[in-house]
Amino acid sequence: MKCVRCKGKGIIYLKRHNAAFCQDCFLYYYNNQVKKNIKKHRMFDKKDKILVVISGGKDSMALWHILAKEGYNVTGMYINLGIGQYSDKSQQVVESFAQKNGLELIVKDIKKEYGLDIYKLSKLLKRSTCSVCGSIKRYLFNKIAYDGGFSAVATGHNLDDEAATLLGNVLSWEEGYLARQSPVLESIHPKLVKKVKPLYTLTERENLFYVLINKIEFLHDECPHAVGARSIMYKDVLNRLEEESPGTKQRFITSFLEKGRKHFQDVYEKVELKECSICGQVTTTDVCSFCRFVRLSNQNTEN
Ligand code: Q46
Ligand code: ZN
Repeated sequence: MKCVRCKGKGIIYLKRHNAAFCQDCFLYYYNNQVKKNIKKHRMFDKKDKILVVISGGKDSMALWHILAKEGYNVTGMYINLGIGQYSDKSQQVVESFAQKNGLELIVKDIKKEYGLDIYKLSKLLKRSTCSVCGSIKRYLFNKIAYDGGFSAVATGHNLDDEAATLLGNVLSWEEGYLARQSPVLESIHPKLVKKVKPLYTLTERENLFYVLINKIEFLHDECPHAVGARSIMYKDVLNRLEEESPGTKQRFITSFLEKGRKHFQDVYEKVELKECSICGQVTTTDVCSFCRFVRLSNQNTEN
């Protein structure tokens, strides 16, 4: 197996590109993909302040590392969601990386700062833990970015994540989600900050390789609630397709973005947006779900 670029010894083979790379040329390829994605979708430039969402997993750590290395103005944001040992361990990994590399980091703890407990809320609301957790995260990503004057919120979503989400949304024709699925989601309200996914063409395996080569510490464990999630089943199905027909995931995403997404564009733009009567953040109801969660948690501690 020879490196396609320098003809040296290849150490990673990327089936969908029918190409092997040595370590240095893999880093060159990885860098190029990220740069190309940022430029192609006009995600941000060096003057912008970027808030990078960090979970402590390989994807977000890779994103944080590469953006900082390339000289972007990045600040990490870690949210402690109160998921037992998983949250404690991930916070340690993230804080130690920020400290060692002199990077800015914002840490929020939903229990300490807002009195929120995703388990209690999920019971009270009869909603899944992930649905409560997801609402809280989305709210805080935007609020912290907006309050801090950031131009974009960047997440480490990779090609496997994007293809699995797309498959799930297509299977039930979730028009609203399909309308929002994009490597760049422009703001449609002055209080909504743009969302970007610079790693959307890179796979989980490529991100893993990137963090290993760069000796970046990351949390190997997945969130315990991810186990059994539908997205994992979709990823398995897509991996089987990819095995038989390399490039399937990338084609699925690229053709959706080029030909499919436009059919859902107006669904996204036509959503009626309001400002929450309590916190002023953007919502579709009078009081946003985050403020409802806080109110419910307070009532429950009082009773
Ligand atoms: S952190 Fe939260 Fe995820 Fe864990 S509880 Fe579910 S949504 S799985 S990305
Ligand atoms: Zn609110």
